[in-house]
Amino acid sequence: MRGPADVVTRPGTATRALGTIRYTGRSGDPSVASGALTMDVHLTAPGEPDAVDVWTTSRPVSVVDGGRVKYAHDGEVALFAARVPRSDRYADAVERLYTELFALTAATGYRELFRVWQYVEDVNGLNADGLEVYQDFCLGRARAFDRHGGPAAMPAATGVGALGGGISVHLLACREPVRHLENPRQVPAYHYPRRYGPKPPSFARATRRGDELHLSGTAAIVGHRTVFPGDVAGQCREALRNVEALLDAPADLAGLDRIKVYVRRAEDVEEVRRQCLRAFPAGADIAFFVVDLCRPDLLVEIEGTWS
Ligand code: 3HB
Repeated sequence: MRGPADVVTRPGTATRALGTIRYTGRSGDPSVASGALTMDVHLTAPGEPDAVDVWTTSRPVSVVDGGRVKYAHDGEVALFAARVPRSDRYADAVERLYTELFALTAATGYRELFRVWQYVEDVNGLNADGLEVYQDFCLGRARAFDRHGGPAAMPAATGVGALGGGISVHLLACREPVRHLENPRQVPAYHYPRRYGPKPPSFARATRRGDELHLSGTAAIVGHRTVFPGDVAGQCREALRNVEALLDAPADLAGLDRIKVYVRRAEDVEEVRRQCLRAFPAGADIAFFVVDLCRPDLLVEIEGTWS
C-alpha cells in the first residue's frame, strides 16, 4: 500500500481527505458515502498489492453527489470522479461525460483542469466498428474539447489500460490559472498525425500549478513515434529522458513524488523497477501497475508530480 498523496497540504496543518482513489481488484462508480468521495479503479490482479491516492487539504471540504459525476471541493481545488460503463462503442458516451464535466467545472468555478486520469478497459481492443478502443475514447474526448477551449484547455493526463470496469475518469481542477506545458522532444499529442486515430489525444505533457508540476503519463515517444519497440530497457531509459526534459534540470528528478509506473508485461517489471529506483529519490512514493498502454508498442509509462 502506498502512502497518502498530498496535493494541497501544507506542512504542519491539519488535513482531511478531499477524496480517495483506490487502485484495486475491481472498478466501481464513485461514491460519496459518509461524506467522503471514493472511487475504485480496477488496476490490480489477484496477488498484486493495491495502491491508494488520498488527496488531502487543510480546508473544509464539501462533497457533492452530482448524479453520475461526484465531486469534492475545498474552495481552491476540486476532485471530480465518474465512470463510463463498459460498452462496445465509447465516443458518444465519452463526449457526453466530458461535456458534463466541463459544465460542472464552469458552474462551480473550478475551471482550470490541471490533472486528469483515464483508465480504459481493453484499451488496445477493437470496438464494434473495428476502431481501437483508445482511439474511440480519444474521438469522444476530442469532440468535447473542440467545444471547450481546444488545446489551450488541455491539461496533464494519464490514459492507460484498466483490467475492467469500462472507463474510469478522475480529475483535479482549481480556481487559479495554471499553465500547460509541452515537451520539446515530442510533438504535442493534440497534433499527432491521423495515423494514430480519427482525432488526436487531448492532453498536455505537463501542467504547472503554483510550485507543483504535474507530469502526464510519459512514454518512449520521440517526435510522434514510439522508439525502442520491443525493448523495455530502452523504452524505460527514453521515458525517463522525456521526464527529465519536462523538468528544469536532470537533477530535478530528485524532487519527483507520487510516481506511478505502468508496465505492459509482468516480466518487465523488475527491469523497470531497477531503473526507476535508481532514477528517483529513495523516499519517493512509487507504485507499479501491470496494465496495457495506449499504443500497442508501448511497454512502459511513467507519471509523477514535482514540487
Ligand atoms: C491520454 O490520452 O490522456 C494520455 C495517454 C497517455 C499518456 C498521457 C495521456 O498514454
